[in-house]
Formats: sequence, structure tokens, C-alpha cells
Amino acid sequence: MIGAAAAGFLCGRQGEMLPGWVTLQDNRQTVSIRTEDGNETAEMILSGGQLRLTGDGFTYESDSTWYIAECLIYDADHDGADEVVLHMWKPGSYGYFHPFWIEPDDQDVYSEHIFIYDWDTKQEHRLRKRWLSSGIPAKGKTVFADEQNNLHIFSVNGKETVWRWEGWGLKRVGSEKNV
Ligand SMILES: [Ca+2]
Repeated sequence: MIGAAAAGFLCGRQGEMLPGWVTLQDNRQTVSIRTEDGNETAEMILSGGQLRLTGDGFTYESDSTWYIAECLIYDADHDGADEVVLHMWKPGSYGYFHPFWIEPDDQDVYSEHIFIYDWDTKQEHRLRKRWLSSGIPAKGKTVFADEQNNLHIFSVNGKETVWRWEGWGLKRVGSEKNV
């Protein structure tokens, strides 16, 4: 974890600014991923905002400009196979699909995202883009997936929102709750 600076911002590895309340989880564990081709085992290392997944013949390393706060592995879209769900911060609000009518992003400003990847045993790095959110204003302090595969986001302001896969992507269900 990176220590908070006095100004209320975290100073990132390349001098970028993240809000000071952002918590970058440190997590190292062996995970079992349910795929269409059977289960696959991976070593997951989340440290300093960088994610590494390794196993028999594969390695995934996250983009060095990202800060991944949390990595969840669960069946986000309810089809029986697991997805990799990243709660993360990256430069700019838009990722791979930048709307043409919006001015170019300010790449010095970090914004919060939920990125979802399929686990594809045919790819050397395994992760295949599934659903990559634009910047979200959730101010998520932490996230959690429940037994119904709903994603709960707990904000730094003490609010909880619940998100469920519907059709194409996560949709918010119910109203915001105080926690
Ligand atoms: Ca799935």
C-alpha cells in the first residue's frame, strides 16, 4: 500500500495523483478459476496496484499505468464460468472506446473503473476484455461479490450500491443505502 500524503492524495509511482482515501489491497493467493474447459489454477499477486496472474504456461501482468485496488474472481455474468473483475484507477475517463463527440481525456487525472475480463484458456495471458466501464463516480472504498454474483460497492462516504450483470454490463439494482 502507498502511504497517504498530507494533501489528501496518494502520489503514485509516476507522480500521478489518486484520492488519498484510495486503498490498494495487497493480496497473494492461489485461486481456482472455473472455465468452459474445466478448472484452472493461478497464483494471484496484487501489490502496489499491480496485478500478476501466473500459472501453467500463462502470465498476465496489468498495465503499468493502472492502479488496481481490488481483484475479484467470480461468475459476474451468471453463465457458470468465472470472470476477473478489477476495481481500479487509470488515467482518463475512457478506455478503449472513446466517444468521438467527447474531447480527448485529461490523462493526468485518474478515474475509477470496473473492468471485467473473461478467462480465456486459449490466450497466453488468459484475460479477454468483456466489459470495461468508463469512469464511474462511485468513490468505492471497497467492493465485494455476494452469493448471487451481485457486486456491492461501499463508498468512502458510507454508501452501498449493488450492481448486477444484465444483458450487456453491470446495472445498478435498488437504491443507494447508508451503511
Ligand atoms: Ca461468467
